[in-house]
Amino acid sequence: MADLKVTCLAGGVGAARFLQGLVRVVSREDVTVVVNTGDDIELYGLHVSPDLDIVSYTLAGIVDEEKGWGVKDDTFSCLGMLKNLGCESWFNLGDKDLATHIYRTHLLEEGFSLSEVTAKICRSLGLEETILPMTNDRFETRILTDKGEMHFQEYMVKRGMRDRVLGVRFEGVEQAKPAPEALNAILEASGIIVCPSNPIVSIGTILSVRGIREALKKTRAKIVAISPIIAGTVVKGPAEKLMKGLGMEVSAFSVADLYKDFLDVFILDTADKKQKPRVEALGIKAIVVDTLMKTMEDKIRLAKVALSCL
Ligand code: FO1
Repeated sequence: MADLKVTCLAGGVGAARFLQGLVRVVSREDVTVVVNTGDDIELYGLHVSPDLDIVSYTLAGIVDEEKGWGVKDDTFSCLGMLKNLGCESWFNLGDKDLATHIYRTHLLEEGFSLSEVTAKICRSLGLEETILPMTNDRFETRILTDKGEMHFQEYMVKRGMRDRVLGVRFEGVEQAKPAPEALNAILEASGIIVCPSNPIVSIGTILSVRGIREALKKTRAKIVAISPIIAGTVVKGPAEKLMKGLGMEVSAFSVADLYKDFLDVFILDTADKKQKPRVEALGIKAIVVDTLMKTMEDKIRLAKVALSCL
């Protein structure tokens, strides 16, 4: 597609799978991805950016496709040794993946911004797409549970989402500024796609950064979102538990409702077609298609549908 500059808002695995299809129908250099960094965590003194890495590894073709995160065929010798030394080892960082975190942390300590570091990593991976953190500032998604408040990764990975969710808090939200390139990418895009990511702790996090929602309302680009909810549930991840914990209805409609102040088109799954009139009552055009992405053909088909809405 000529002259189409597409900006996507993305979380981790679901977004990355969609983007695999998108870059097969739009030139890679015309794709910019603004990524959630609320999941970032410091481990062993290293800055780990799971969603940035999931997106960049996936687009570079080196992701562990089965898990959706980490590097394929990675080994875990370093983590094994850390465990022997008595360190916590609940977050599965592979040896090759650790190299990324060492490099990122080194560059951040040298004074580079997270945007600059991400650009260097992407260039080294041979990526032509632009991948941007939502902010260069410290930002941490905290989950309030019946067992206390904890980092998002602690809630999801360490404790396996077993605690009852009472709320979500974004630490740093008052100070965090959007990465300038991210704001420009929204304002100057010819089309914007909100990927099928968690509406609370992936897209919700990006939207909470001061100025991003306003930029989405201001941009002249058409905005389409793909529902991460299929048949009233999520394919993977904590969205359902988080939405329930926040007292929300778990439905495609609920997701559209969260985006209604800036959204033009909402793509929902055939299994949720009954929600179409409710979504349209919000003043949003609703498109019903199969959204489950199992094969590359599924991903390409969904990307084409999203692009046809812009
Ligand atoms: N997810 C897990 O469920 N377990 C893990 O041990 C784990 C390790 C991990 C390491 C690097 C990385 O980039 C991602 C990793 N993830 C892991 C995925 C990650 O926690 C989440 O999927 C995202 O933060 C949510 O998008």
